[in-house]
Amino acid sequence: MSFPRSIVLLLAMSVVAACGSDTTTDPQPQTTIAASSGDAQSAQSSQAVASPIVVRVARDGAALAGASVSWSVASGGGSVAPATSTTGADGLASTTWTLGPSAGANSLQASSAGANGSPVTFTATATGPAPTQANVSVLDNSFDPTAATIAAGGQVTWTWNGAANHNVTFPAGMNSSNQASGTFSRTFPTAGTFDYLCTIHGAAMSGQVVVQ
Ligand SMILES: [Cu+2]
Repeated sequence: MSFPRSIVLLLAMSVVAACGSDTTTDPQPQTTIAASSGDAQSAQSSQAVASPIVVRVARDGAALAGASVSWSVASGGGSVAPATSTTGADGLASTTWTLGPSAGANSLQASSAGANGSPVTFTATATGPAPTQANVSVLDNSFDPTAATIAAGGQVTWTWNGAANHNVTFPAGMNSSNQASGTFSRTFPTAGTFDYLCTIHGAAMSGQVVVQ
């Protein structure tokens, strides 16, 4: 029994094609890790950045649930909690990052065993602790700066530099008199945001003290 040569050739080619596609099919799934959100934030030193640090782990591009991600502070001396987390159905894992005690650059690494792209590096900037004293200039008709930031227990001093009468009035009291020169100081023992205004000029001449 014999086949025409062309049919033998066709059979041989299809066997080769089948073998070829077998050997190129997906030998090893590719697991990858990449930053999802939370990079390049800034926060006060020794405080947590506002947004969580999030990575995404994928297998062949699709979200991979149940992958273990380890978080470690690489520089800046801060801390993470938790130090290990597990990806959810969306492939995401997150942690909270508290920056170190000094002003400057901080970095954090996320890694997942066997994942390409590991470790992922996140950076953040720590700002120095809030000052214990701030100065505000009272002008005609504005406060400069409009917002002053101090640490709890700190003091703000207003100095009158305009020509007209102005005052510093908080809704809760402890206010200046109407004055055209001199200074007024008060301390702020508790954290919060305290809005004030000059009642002579109303809302157009207002300011804010942020106590951290
Ligand atoms: Cu005024």
